[in-house]
Amino acid sequence: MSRLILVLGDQLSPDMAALRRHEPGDLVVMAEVGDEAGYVPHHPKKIAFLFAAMRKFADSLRRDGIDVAYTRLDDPDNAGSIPGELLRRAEQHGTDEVIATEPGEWRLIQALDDCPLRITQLQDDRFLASHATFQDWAEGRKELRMEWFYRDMRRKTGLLMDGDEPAGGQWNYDHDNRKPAPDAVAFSGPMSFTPDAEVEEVLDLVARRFDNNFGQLRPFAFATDRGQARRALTHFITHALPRFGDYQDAMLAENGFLYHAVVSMYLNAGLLTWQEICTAAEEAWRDGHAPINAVEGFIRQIIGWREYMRGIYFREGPDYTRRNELGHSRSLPWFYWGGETRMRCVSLTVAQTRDEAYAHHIQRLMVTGNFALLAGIDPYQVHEWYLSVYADAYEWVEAPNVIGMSQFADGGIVGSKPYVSSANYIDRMSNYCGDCHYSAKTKTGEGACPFNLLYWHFLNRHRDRFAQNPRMSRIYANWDRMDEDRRRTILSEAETFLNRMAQGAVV
Ligand code: FAD
Ligand code: DLZ
Ligand code: SF4
Repeated sequence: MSRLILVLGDQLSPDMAALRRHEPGDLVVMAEVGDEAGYVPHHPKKIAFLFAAMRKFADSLRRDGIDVAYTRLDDPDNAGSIPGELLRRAEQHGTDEVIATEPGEWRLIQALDDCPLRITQLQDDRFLASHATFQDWAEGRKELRMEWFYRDMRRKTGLLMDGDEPAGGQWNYDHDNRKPAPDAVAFSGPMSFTPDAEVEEVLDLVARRFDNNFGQLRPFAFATDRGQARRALTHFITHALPRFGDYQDAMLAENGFLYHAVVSMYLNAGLLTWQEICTAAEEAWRDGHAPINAVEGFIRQIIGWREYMRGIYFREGPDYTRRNELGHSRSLPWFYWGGETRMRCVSLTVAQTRDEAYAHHIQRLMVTGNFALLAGIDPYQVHEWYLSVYADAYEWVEAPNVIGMSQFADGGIVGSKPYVSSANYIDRMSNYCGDCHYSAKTKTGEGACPFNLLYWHFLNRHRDRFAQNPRMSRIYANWDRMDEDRRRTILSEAETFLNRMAQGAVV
């Protein structure tokens, strides 16, 4: 009997596990639905990117002779949810059997489990580490250190390996990758694509339906099919990869992309594969086009961090996003949604996020993430924000980055210590502080940077948890050496700041 083959918006690869099972008579089901577009207020660029890429992917399947039932968001019969669409198409097609590839969010895995059709959820094998591979690796380990996992993935793939040894003699070149912000960037930014008629139609739909969501829809310049995504990748490898490593952690007010690849949205939606990205990067090194620190650093993000994060998400289970080990409960300030703030680093990162649906790793971790952690914001609200505003965000990758790496809400599974810093780090790695209302160098009193106040406030309120951490004991020793009056002033100014923020004052 013929079956339905489900393809979700982030499963746009011709060799998805479910599509490989396709047989003549089967019907591929794809649907733009209110539930997926609305479970968080996604950035309009993210919705437009996915809808346009879904429509083009459906066209390409049809060109290959595959039957596709595609539902547009404004189709009058649209059932509004993925299970609803499956039920509707099952009835039309006279079947109750569905082949799906496991979704990247527990929410949707459970919705498919609860759907009264016979649904098989196949493993998503677009990843290097299957659930079983990650479980085997994690089993019995006291600490799930990404670095050890990454080395196994290097050995498994042979990427940047010379026999059994790491190419160049070292596994990790991160010590070369921490240069502060350059004065100017010699890269024009990611490749941009002029919307064609099909993309324009989607942009009109999104403008009509998601007008109130945070984020700038136009100009829209993302790739929306595999060919374009390949060109964006080549553009990065040719023009930016050689300096990716050096300036990986740097931030510039005038340039939010620096030498970053800006391919995560394409990779996560299935327009690119990790294999082709990593092979292209390795070739650039072997051809002498890019240095080893850049290429190793880049490949580590993909076969290391990306795979590791996915492993953690699925290992930890559906309650992961609700973890709150530090008991943080403040509301996410309005300035994350575009309200005014005098903190230039936050204001610039949020403005870039609004305009591009993109911010690079250090902006996410050390600006918006760092502030939320220092200020004690409820991690679930922080998670929902990140899941909404970035074009590459799906829970399997976003939640371990936010709940784990950034907010320490998982109690230290992803990171052995919290990623917190005072203004010093942002001042060193960016040119944000120069024109800020606050002064990075001022620790208390008039103009003191809130990061400086909140840094000690955070450490002081979580002393019981962190003082014994060998990587943090020096920091506590510094705090203890401070004069008592000074400590009292810092804590009281931090409290005043938090109270003003909670009352909606412009801070
Ligand atoms: P580059 O800096 O050029 O890196 C190359 C690739 O490596 C990326 O495309 C991405 O696929 C991968 N990568 C790098 N770092 C990570 C990481 N920590 N975890 C997983 N993959 C990584 N990444 C997402 O794909 N989706 C998210 O929702 C997401 N949320 C994040 C939230 C926070 C708080 C933090 C700190 C990081 C988050 N990241 C997320 C990781 C990282 O910030 C983005 O992958 C990266 O900024 C994407 O931009 P790029 O393609 O220019 O990456
Ligand atoms: C993110 C998203 C959005 C905005 N819309 C759709 C949609 O209408 N149809 C669809 O199939 N997928 C969409 N997606 C992607 C899904 O939310 C994603 O597949 C799950 O969150 C699992 O990763
Ligand atoms: Fe951010 Fe403080 Fe620097 Fe201003 S001074 S940009 S608030 S770190």
